[in-house]
Amino acid sequence: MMYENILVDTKEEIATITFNRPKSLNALNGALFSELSVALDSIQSDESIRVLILTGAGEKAFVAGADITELAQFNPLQAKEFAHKGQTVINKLQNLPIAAIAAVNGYALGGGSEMALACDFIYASETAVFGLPEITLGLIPGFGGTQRLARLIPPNMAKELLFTGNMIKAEEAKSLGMVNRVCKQDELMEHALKTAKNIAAKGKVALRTAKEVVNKGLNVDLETGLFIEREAFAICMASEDAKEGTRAFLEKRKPVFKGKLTE
Ligand code: CO8
Repeated sequence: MMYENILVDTKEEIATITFNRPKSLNALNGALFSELSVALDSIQSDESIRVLILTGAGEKAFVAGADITELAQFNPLQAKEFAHKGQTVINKLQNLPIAAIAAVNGYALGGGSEMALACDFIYASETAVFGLPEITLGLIPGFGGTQRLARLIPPNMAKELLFTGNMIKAEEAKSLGMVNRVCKQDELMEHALKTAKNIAAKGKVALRTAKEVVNKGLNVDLETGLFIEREAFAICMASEDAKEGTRAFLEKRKPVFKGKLTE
C-alpha cells in the first residue's frame, strides 16, 4: 500500500511510523487510520521487527487530535463509526506483540494523547504538550482517553484534565507519570532509538509475554494476575530464548536470542 498520511520506515529490528499531515498538525482522519491499520498489520506479521516507534512529522506536533474539519461534518452515527474505527486501530497498537514507544515531539492533544497512551511508554521532547481538550469542543474523548488516562495516572488528576481541557507541558506530564523521559527536541529520536535497540536485543518471546502479562494483569485481581504470570513464565521456559539466556549466563557470554519456540 502507498501511504499518504503516514511514513513507515524499518531499520533492522526497529520500525518507525511518522504521522505525516504537518499542515493540519498531523490530525487523525479516516484515511490516516486506514493506513495505520494496514501498517500495524504488516509490522505485526514481520517476524524481524521487535520495536515500533511512533512520532509526528515536523517540529510542532505529534498529533493535534482527531481532524476537526472531518469531525465537524459527522452525524451521531458517523461519529460512532469513526470512534469505533479509531478505537479498533488504537487497540491494535496497544495489543501489538512488540514494544511500542511514543516519541512525542510537540502537541499531543485529544486523539494524539490517546494514541500515545496506547503505546507501552512515552518519551517526550521539552516542547511536547499533552491534553484532552475535547470538552472545549463540547465533546469527550472517543479513542480511549477517558479509560487509559485514568488507569495510568491518579483518577483525580485524569478527571481534572478531562473536565478542564487544560494542556500540560512535558515536565508536568512526567511528574504525573504519563511520560517516562523528557528529552531535548533534537535528541528525542536518538533516546527513543537507544531504548528501542536495548529492548530489541532481549528475548523476543520474553518481551511479548511480559507485555501481555502486564496488560492483561492490569484488568484483573492480583491472584488472577499472579496465575497469568505463572502460566506465562512456563511458556517462556519452553522457549529457545530462555535456554540460550540461561546457558549464556553460565558460559559468561552474551546471549544470542532467536525468538523461536522449541518444538
Ligand atoms: N484538526 C484539523 N486541523 C487542525 C487540528 C485538528 N485537530 N489542529 C490543528 N489544525 C490545523 C489548523 O486548523 C491550522 O490549519 P490552517 O493553517 O489551515 O488554518 C493548522 O493546523 C495549524 O494550527 P494553528 O494555526 O491552530 O496552530 P497554533 O500554533 O495557533 O495552535 C493548537 C496549535 C493549540 C494545537 C491548535 O491548533 C489547536 O487547538 N488544535 C486543536 C486541538 C484539539 O482540540 N484537539 C482535539 C480534537 S478532538 C479529538 O481528538 C477527539 C478524539 C475522539 C474522536 C472520537 C470520534 C468521534
